[in-house]
Parts: sequence; C-alpha cells; structure tokens
Amino acid sequence: MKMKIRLYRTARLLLAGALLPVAMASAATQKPNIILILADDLGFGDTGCYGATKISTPNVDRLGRQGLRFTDAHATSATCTPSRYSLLTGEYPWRKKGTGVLPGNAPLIIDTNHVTLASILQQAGYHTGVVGKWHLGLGGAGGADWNGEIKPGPNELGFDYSFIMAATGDRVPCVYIENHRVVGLDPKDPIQVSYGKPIGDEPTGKQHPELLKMGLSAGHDGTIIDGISRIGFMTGGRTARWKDEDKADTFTQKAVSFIKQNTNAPFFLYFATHDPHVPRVPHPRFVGKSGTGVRGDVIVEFDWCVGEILSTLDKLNLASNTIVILSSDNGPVLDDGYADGAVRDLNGHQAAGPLRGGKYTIFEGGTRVPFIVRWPGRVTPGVSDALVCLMDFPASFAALTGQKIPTGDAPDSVNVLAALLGDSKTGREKLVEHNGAQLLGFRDGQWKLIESKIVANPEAGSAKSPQLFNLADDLGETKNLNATQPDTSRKLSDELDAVKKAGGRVGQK
Ligand code: NG6
Ligand code: CA
Repeated sequence: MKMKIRLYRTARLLLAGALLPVAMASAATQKPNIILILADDLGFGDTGCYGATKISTPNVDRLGRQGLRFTDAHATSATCTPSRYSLLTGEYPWRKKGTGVLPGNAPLIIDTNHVTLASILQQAGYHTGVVGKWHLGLGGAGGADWNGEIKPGPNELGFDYSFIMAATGDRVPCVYIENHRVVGLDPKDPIQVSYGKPIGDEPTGKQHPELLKMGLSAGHDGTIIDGISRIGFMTGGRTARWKDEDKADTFTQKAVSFIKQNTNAPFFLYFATHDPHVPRVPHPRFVGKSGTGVRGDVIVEFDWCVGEILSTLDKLNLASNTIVILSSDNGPVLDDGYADGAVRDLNGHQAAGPLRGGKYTIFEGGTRVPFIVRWPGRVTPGVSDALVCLMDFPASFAALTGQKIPTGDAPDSVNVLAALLGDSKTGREKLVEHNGAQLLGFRDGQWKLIESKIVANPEAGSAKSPQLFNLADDLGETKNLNATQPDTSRKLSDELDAVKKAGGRVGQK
C-alpha cells in the first residue's frame, strides 16, 4: 500500500515537474538540511528574544540572534490539529470538515493521495523524519490497530521515519509509536482505547481524584496513567506507557539520532515537541528553574531540547548547511484543564507578549507565533515584519528544492521563500486567521477583520458585529474601528468571502 501511494504521488509530482523549464528547476534547486522545531502552545512572548524577561531561554535566543526573527508569522489556527493539518497539506483547515482537535483514536485525516510538506521533500531526495506530537489521526476509517500495524499515518504521507505520540500528552493512548508499531508493547497485554464508555478496570480521575498527583480544572477525568488522568480511557500496554517526565528527553534523543544517521544525505526533520502543552511535567532537573511556575519550567525544558539540536549540528559540522526553523503550533494558554498552578505562579510573565488573546481565540495571540529562520551564511540575521504562515512551507520548500506542486494540491500555500530567506521584506499580502473552531479573522496588511459570529467559547473573540483593528498602531486589538471605517470593514469582509469561495492561491502576489 505504501508503495502504491508513493508511486501515485511520484507520478503526479513528475507530471507536474515536466511542465517546469529545466533551467529554472536546476537554478532553483538547493538541498540544505531542514529542521523544523515546532513547540506546542508556545506563545509569542514566551522566549527571551521575543521579549520575555522572566523566563530564561538562552538556546532559543541564540537562534534568534543568529537567524531571522519574524514578528508577523502565523499558524493557520489557534489549536493544534487544524494548525498542523495546514502546515503539512498547505490547505486551510476550515475548508475541510473533521480538522478540529482530534481524540487520540481518530483515523488519519490527511488524504494520502495528495502531496504533503514531507512528500515534497522526500521527492526532492530528502530523508524525512517526524519526531514528537502527531495529532492528525492514525489508521483507516475504523481507527488504528494499536496492537498491530498502525497505518496509514506519517509513513504513508512522505515521512521515511516516525517516532510519535498519537495525539497529545493529555490524551490516551499514552505510548510512543515508532513507524508502524507501539514501542515496547507486550502482546500479552494488548492496548484498548475508548473515547466513549470507560474500559478496563484502572481508576479514572472522575471516580478517584484522591489518586491524582495533578488536580483538574476542566475535563481530563478519564483513565489515570502515572498519577495523571487523561482525556479518554485505555487499558493494557503497561510496559509501553511513557513517563511524562522523560518525554522531552526521549523525543530529543530520537531527534538527535535521526540527525546523526543522516549526515550524508539531505534530511528534513519535523521535531514536534510536547512542551509546553499540558500536562506540564518537567524532568526533575527543570523543576523550579524558571521562577514562573511549571509552565515556565517546561519552557526551560523546551529551550534545552533546542540547545541539544543546535549542539548536535555544531558537533557534526552541519550547522552551516542546515536551515533551522523554530515556531509554535498556536498561541499560549495558562490554565488548560489541569490545576498545575500556571496562573498562580506566573510572576508577571506575559505569554502572548503585547498581543491580545491566546490559544482558542481569534485575536493575534491565537495564531501569531514565534518564528525564527536560521541558515548561517545565507540568511542574514535580523528581524522581519513579513506576513508569513506555517501553511506556506509546502510551496516555499518546493520552490527551494526545485519541486513543482501538482495542480490542486497545497491550494492555500504561498511561496514566501524570498521572505523566509530575508531576500524580501514582504511575504503574503493576505491571510485568513482561524481560532481553531468556527471563527475566522482576515488580515490584509495592517488591517484585521474579525467576522461577526457568536460562538460557544465566550473568550474566543466573537461579537455580534464585525471588529476591525488597525494593527499598525493598535497591535493589542483594543480599538474597534468597524463603526468609523465601514468601507475598510466591508472590503476585508468581501476579500474574506472571496478566499472562502476561491479555494486557494488568493494570498499569492
Ligand atoms: C482541549 C483540552 C486541552 C487541550 C486541547 C488541545 C480539556 C478541558 N481541554 O479540549 O487540555 O488538550 O484540547 O490542545 O479537555 S491542542 O494544542 O492539541 O490543540
Ligand atoms: Ca497546540
């Protein structure tokens, strides 16, 4: 099946490539290694180079000094699954049903017949790997067979290697999956997963809150794994279960070995960390190290992970031939369902920096994320205000490596390579922002429109009338100009409608 999928995609890519003039293809072709470090829920203001003064992040700051630091880079959505869906497919997630935050037993939501960021680079000759959080579903219509071959998944979407957790740290199953198999599974203790009725005889957080080492503030009252109750129920797989405090070390070690094994070929590593998502359980060596509570501690842990990647590149003499990109899948959240003291211990830290809102919201804090591109000798260090989106990776890296995207694939991905490399001060002109659920915003240059809609979450940023902000002098989205500038509001609203109808390439210049 893998072979068939690959052949089909290869044929489509070759066909698309045939239309590309040979000279253009070779002139465009460059094959630096590419490492994409994607944090989970890291806010715009969470690191030193983005203005944090209370949390020390020397390794991220080093990247920031040595690279191009973007001030207006966005995830498509303010939650994980839709954000990562568009990063890999180059399609706005709100175009497709079923791209909301997924349960841990959801089937794969990406169509294996279309190219992805990974398959584009694989086709360009890269050895491709994903390590860390997946959260895009696994398996066919019935979901994954946790005790057998788990597919389709990343390996069917262009990744040669995968070492992942299925969904999030707070969702079952709490096991690692390497390529198609659960790691360390004892066949005599098979895994079962349910997001409906409780299964197995292990205690749940709902029935036995006294057994929890971390209290709850919302949800998360399913099976207790290692003293923390999760979303959903699981039984079995006891020898395969992860230890929360070791997760950063385990993922980092796998990422580092992937780099070490690929020193001779160009490689693409998508390193999707668990930090600083809930449950926040730093390794003991990071406990209390941030001075801003447990959320800060797992940011310090994240920074350590970044440092390990950078020092590996240095040791292997790969730094100058490797593009390192650091970003986050969505904006920050403090209380995300566990009573872990994140709000109480904040000590004045501003996770979203100067931005309004955060995860789940349509304000800039929801999707505007840290974004650094380092390519020593090629990308001049500095700051870029270009508007770019994580969804632009497929088109941009296809351009870098001389690949042509088949018609109809990655429809919303814009080639912003010149902005990523610092050759241009501008990226896309327009961008649809998405709070991860039903709410859309629209950016056209400095203008930001939030469409009128009432949604369930009162903090998401919805209102009965449209909201219009001029981000050039109101980055914090405090002055709604809809009433005084109705023409601008209408223009943006029409533009948003056009993107919704058009299906792609609207941000292209
Ligand atoms: C929410 C969870 C939250 C987090 C989020 C997904 C509750 C109350 N909240 O439903 O803890 O898991 O989903 O986060 O259960 S994301 O970064 O993967 O989008
Ligand atoms: Ca996230």
